[in-house]
Amino acid sequence: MIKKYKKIISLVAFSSVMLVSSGCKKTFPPLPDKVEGASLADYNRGCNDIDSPYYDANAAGNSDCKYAYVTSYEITYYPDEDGNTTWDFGFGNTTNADLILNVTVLSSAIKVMQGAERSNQDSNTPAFWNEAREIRLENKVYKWNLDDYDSASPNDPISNGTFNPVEEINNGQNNGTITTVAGGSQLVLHYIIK
Ligand SMILES: [Ca+2]
Ligand SMILES: [Ca+2]
Repeated sequence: MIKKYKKIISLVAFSSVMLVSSGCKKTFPPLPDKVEGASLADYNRGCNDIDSPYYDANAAGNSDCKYAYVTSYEITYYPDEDGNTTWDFGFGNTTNADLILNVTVLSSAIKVMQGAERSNQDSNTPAFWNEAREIRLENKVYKWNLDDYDSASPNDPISNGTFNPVEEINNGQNNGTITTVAGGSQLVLHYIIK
């Protein structure tokens, strides 16, 4: 008789556990030792790192994160005049600007890139700076400054702008380029995701 009661009690207890567990939304997979052949990596799936365009607030871990890396910077065009005058006096044969491009992380003033001078750059011909280091883009505000290098006087500022690369990718600039236009100039970041 006692044995029979014991059996009933365990059956009731088991059913209650089943009811409770089926009523809860399962977010994480069961523990590794409960699933044959499961490894720790299986419990770190998804991407909960906000610097990744793959960010998912409900992800269990980071093993599926991929990131955007800059491969080159491009100034597609810039204003052909400094107000109503040419950028340079025309020593030799040029009045075009000598482009210097700087990109920093705004909050930390960390220098992302400092592009070498593109001398006598035509205002409507794209100028490129390749990025061999493949700089990883983060979910932060970046600032770019475009200047005309002048050897005998302080540089002439041309344009500057800000953007958040990860936000831009999430807002649709997800085909390998991030374009921003400011002060009459266009900056294009070329990137890869990996
Ligand atoms: Ca100048
Ligand atoms: Ca100059």
